[in-house]
Amino acid sequence: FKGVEIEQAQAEQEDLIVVGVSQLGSESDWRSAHTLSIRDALTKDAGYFLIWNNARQMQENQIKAIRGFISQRVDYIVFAPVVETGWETVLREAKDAHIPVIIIDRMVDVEDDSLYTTWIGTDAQEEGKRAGRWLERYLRKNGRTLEEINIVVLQGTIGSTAEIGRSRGFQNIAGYHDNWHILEQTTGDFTATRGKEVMRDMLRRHGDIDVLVSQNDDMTMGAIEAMQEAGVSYGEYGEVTVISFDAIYDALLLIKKGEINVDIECNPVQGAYIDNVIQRLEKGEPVGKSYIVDENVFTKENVEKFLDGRTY
Ligand code: GYE
Repeated sequence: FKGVEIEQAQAEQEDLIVVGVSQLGSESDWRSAHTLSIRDALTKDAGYFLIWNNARQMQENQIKAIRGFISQRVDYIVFAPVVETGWETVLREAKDAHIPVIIIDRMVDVEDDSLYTTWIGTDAQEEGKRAGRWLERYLRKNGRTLEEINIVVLQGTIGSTAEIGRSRGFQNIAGYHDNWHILEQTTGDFTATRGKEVMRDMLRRHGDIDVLVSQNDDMTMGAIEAMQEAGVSYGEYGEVTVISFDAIYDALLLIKKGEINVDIECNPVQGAYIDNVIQRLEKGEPVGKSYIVDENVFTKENVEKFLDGRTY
């Protein structure tokens, strides 16, 4: 840590704002885009000195990183929590040290919301509902409203906001349809490798899957490989309808090819919001308690016009 301390001392002299960032991991393409967006916004030119920590999807690493930021006396802590629970103690330590905490991407579940300053993220429950509503419309259009529909769900990291919200939102809509059967929900931890393994097992266990709901594109890519290897057809012309989340560039290409039926966007471009919040706090201006970024739904009908100029 010595090197960082010397640099940090220099940064303070140069009047840079010192920000400790605890990124939860590098599990997905979405995460890479999220990281890039933060790094692009909080540059030295913009007046920031970043201390970056990648927690590799482990809460204990995040807690350790945040404690480190507190003892280094950073000006702000920015962190994307891997799961929702278990943050009270460390957030209280930050509060006692008078260091503002900006939570990004996923949310924390704490009773006392004065433990953080602001949250910038996406509405995961709404994303889940959008998936369900799309399926309702799709089945109606294809005259399948009364058919028995077998669904499997590849879930993200259990206990993360993205998993909780997307699961609940989709289940909420599924609850209105007695003929929708969620055969299984299993986590693939938001990675392509696990997504592939879990899908391979689900295909072995269930012979008649109509719909795959995969809570991020990386797992979807893995699941697609598993379906190809098992000789199961999927997508627009296949047996298994594919619903995915995130809408990264490579997934949009698969929509165009008809391999993914629909992708519910989750917007990783949050860097400018963080910069904005910090700048307001620096001037002593009030900030909102939460900021929700805009999101879209992509299908073959509209994907073309978004492909150009897409940055992630
Ligand atoms: O959907 C997934 C990533 O928390 C919204 O985390 C984020 C999710 C995103 O690993 O790809």
